[in-house]
Amino acid sequence: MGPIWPSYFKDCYSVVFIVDSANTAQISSSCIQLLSVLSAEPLHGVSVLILFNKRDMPCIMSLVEIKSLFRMDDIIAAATQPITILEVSARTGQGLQEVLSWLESIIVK
Ligand SMILES: Nc1nc2c(ncn2[C@@H]2O[C@H](COP(=O)(O)OP(=O)(O)O)[C@@H](O)[C@H]2O)c(=O)[nH]1
Ligand SMILES: [Mg+2]
Repeated sequence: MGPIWPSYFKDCYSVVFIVDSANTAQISSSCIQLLSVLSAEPLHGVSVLILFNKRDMPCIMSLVEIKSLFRMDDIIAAATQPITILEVSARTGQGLQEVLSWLESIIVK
């Protein structure tokens, strides 16, 4: 669905970007998608939450390894947006509380 995302950008006041961290074959394309989202003019300055999902699955890379593949430190340094990163599992509920806290924090702003 990536090619049609830009149609929605002008109505966004925040972005939740979910990465399937069990799908290592798609990590690099996911990174490119993230860079195109972060560089889109209508999304400058909006709060961004990046979720590394499926952390319950076996044989996945550590968050440190994935962040290093994404060059996350460079992305955060160059971004115009405040970026929060969380590890989650939609299956076990890992990280859900932190996601809700993030939502609450951006609604209050
Ligand atoms: N183990 C596990 N499975 C998940 C998780 N999130 C989604 N899935 C499962 O992954 C499968 C594909 O869904 P997903 O990759 O999330 O969505 P899609 O790629 O957009 O279709 C479905 O069977 C989901 O139930 C998760 O955190 N852990
Ligand atoms: Mg998937």
